[in-house]
Amino acid sequence: MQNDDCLFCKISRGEIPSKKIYEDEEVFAFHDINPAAPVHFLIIPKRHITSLAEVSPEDGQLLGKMLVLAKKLALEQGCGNGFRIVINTGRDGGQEVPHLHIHVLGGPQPWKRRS
Ligand code: D5M
Repeated sequence: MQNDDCLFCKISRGEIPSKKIYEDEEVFAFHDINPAAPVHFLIIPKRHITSLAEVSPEDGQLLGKMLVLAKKLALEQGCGNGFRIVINTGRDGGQEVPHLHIHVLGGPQPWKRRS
């Protein structure tokens, strides 16, 4: 099920433009509009799930698929030296868009590199 009023549902339906990286029947990945790293993209389920707090055991396969996809896309996007996964969850978790999404952040960050 999708939610007519949800920003990320609209993005996954192509009703709001995005810089798409990947799409299949279950998931959609696109660049974050406000990147916090040289590479910053989001992976969302097409089905409306409000947050990680709303997932059920039946969603385990979908969540696993999203994580495996995160690794694949991170490498394709140039995160071979590592990347960070963030899932903000709920108000106190800093979640602003109420549709489950995985942030993938990485790319060259020479200002952080240690010798
Ligand atoms: O993160 C929500 C993220 O969603 C935040 O990093 C900005 C991003 N965002 C918001 N609107 C858009 C559009 N239209 N395209 C791409 N990215 C977007 P949260 O974890 O909820 O704080």
